[in-house]
Amino acid sequence: MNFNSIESRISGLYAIADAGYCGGNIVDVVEKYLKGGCKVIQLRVKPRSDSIEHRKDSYEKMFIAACKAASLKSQYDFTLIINDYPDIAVKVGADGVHVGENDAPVVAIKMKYGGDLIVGYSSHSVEEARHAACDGADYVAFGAIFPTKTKGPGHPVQGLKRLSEVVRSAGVPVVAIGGIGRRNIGDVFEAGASAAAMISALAEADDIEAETRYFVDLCSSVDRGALHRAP
Ligand code: TZP
Ligand code: MG
Repeated sequence: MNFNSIESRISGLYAIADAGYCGGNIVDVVEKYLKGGCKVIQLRVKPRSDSIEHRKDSYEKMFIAACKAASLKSQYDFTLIINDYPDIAVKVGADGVHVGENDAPVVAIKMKYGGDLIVGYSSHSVEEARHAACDGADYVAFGAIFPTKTKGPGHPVQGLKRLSEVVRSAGVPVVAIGGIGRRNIGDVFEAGASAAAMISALAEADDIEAETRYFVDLCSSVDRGALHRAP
């Protein structure tokens, strides 16, 4: 495998450091993920409401956290993805940005920042995943695969069958997300996911570093993304 390929850079455990779960210090959690051996980390800082003040506050929090997380690249080899803010990703020297339907369009990000910035897209159907890949997304996330309290009640649950449909048709690596933990992570790789994204299963662990290590070891022992690579 080419170790600069998207398949190698978005693979295995995809740990999300979400400010809402980090008791204020998102970078402490990033360091625990890194010490546990995680190679793909996304920073996620959502505003408490849509008000200008809250949006400004989360933008500033993200900028500070992203600078600190990017500085850890001198000590650890990992892929850093910034949720929602392509300009911050570029300014701090992160590897990529993750966007959804309410963010800047994938095409616009690719046109503005060029091909080196990894762009991930949150999809909720086969059509949306294919569309994002055609627009230039380097990978797509798909979920929620299982019920999750992190997204709040009423968030649609997609299941494993739809996950494998997306894997077979997206044409880019698929990151499974939503309700993934010890009891079901093997199932998402069996369905063909290249990576498994997690928030609460890691952030709520008593020992975040040890829990990260558990999932990193598990991921290294299973085949990932096989359906995506199939001819
Ligand atoms: N998108 C779809 S489900 C989800 C997101 C951000 C939440 C994932 O969190 P958890 O705690 O791993 O279920
Ligand atoms: Mg978004």
